[in-house]
Amino acid sequence: MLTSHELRKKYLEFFSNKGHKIIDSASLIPENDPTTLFTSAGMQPMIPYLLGESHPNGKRIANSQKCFRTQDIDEVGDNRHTTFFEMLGNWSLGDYFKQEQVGWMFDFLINEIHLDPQNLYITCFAGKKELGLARDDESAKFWQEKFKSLGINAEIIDDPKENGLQNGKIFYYGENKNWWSRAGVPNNMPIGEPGGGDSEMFWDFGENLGKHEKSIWKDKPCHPNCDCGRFVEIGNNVFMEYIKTKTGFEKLKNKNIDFGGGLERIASALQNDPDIFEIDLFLKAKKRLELLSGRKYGVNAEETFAFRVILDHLRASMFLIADGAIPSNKDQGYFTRRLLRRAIRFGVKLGIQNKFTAEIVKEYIKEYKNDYLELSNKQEFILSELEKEEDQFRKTLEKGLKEFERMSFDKKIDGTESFSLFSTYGFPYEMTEELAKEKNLKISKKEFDEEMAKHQNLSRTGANQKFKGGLADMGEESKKLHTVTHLLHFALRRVLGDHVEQKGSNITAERLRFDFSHPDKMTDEEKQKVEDLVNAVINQDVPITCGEMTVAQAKSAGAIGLFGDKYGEKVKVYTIGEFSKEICGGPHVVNTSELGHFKIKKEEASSAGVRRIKAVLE
Ligand code: ALA
Repeated sequence: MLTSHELRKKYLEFFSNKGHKIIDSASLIPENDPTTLFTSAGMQPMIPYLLGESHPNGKRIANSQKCFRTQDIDEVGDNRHTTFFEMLGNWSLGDYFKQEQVGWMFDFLINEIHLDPQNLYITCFAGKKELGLARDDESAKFWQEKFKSLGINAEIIDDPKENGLQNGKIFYYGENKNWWSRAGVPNNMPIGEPGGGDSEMFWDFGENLGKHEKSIWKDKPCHPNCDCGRFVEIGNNVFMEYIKTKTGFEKLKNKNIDFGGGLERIASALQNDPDIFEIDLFLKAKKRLELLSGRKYGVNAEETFAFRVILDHLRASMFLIADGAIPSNKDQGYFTRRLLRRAIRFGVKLGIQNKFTAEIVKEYIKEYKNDYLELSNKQEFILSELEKEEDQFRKTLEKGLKEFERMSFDKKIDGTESFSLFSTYGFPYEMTEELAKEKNLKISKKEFDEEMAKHQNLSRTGANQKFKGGLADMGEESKKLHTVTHLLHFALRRVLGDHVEQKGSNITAERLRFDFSHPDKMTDEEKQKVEDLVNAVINQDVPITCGEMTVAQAKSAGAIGLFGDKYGEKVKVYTIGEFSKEICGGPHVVNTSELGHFKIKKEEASSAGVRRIKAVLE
């Protein structure tokens, strides 16, 4: 049987032989496209050319595109959904159209990679008269001819939703199923967006959902789009010929083809097992996960779910980090963080005690490195980002889970609780929501968002007030260095020990100077660790919050700092996530994301038992 690598190669060769220029996969982080966070279809980087601009590589293009779909995160766990996948794609930019596309697809699937035509089913667009969008009779006819060439009589069915398969081979559906645009159905499309009717190819896997599960289909009326798992879409031929205008739809300058087919799904059709996680691309990683957990894939439903989440999420994280989406609390990096933390939680569920994400990803790198050079080029970077994130999350995960248990007693997790799990224990909201659902607890995203907004305002107010209090001349650079001094203090205590105490601090616009109690000269390794830790926190985009309390309250809240009476009755306590809590007059930046990169320039003796660090933000 073909490997997935061979399948990808065969597809690209096939279309290269049909005059297509093979281009590299674009990054998962779209360039020059602010409308979307991720590349989620092969056509995304092709938009200008589908709209009529000329492509530097001509009118026939093909590739295998890395794709990531955030909307599928919650679907992962069944036998066929993944967040990351490779989309095999070919495009005609005003060149060939339906007849060639249908013919070549059939030839590729049936004659080239030898799928059984008996299991192949087709859908076509029924049209939408009100919008002047015609029913696609041509494609149905071309498919029929191809089936006929093999002696198969392909019946056309108009009402599959009502009456099921009816021994048909080609099925008509409306705009919800057989219209494609980035925004979905015609009515949802913004003006200027291209789209078109499409013709999809489905593979019939029959009653079994792979070795491990049975379909719910048995004895129910079923049809290609029925979602019971019997039929799986393996490719979509979009006839990209319309553009949305103020008044409805017009024809684009060119009639285009936009084909996209999931490599992993076609590979699962080839093995005739619909469980995508059984294909070769996952094998090494899965074996490793079995070894690390001592569990076997496919034995028990709950564990199989955990295996799938881990296998999907770690593969996606690897590709995301390679393309620059390192774990953080915002934008693309937030998705990487969500995926990783969820994978780590499911790893713990599988009984894995130690760090494991980098171990699994090493297996994926072995699997993919010849096809995606960025993985071998950036191997060290990817693995170190994984290690950092896992180290950090493992520090709080167990405590956070205990805290969650404690919060569950009243059968709900309210906004302050989900926010506290987020800010103190690093639980992405979605993870808390999943935990809550597992235990049938009430939870509300709205409450969480409100709490988040409150805290962000509080930290801004704190900073503003202090400016009014006479420090307005403190420049932005000094403010940043002031905040990073707190992080340095935290990191020194973490790396050298709790004997470290502040003995003095002096900040200019260019550098910070920090004196602290410690008997020995710091080693290069210790300095590196401190730098890494500070930068890791900075990269997590942690908000800085400020509260006012009595010295006694501050002490019992675990704040460090100078407790002398010069602060008066009430003191301000600045908190940087779970990392630092210090009595301090401020001001500070609002979020660590403002800080830049921290670097120690010098470490030297200041006086007996006191060391001095000079450091900068670059
Ligand atoms: N652009 C089409 C899709 O993503 C091919 O399904």
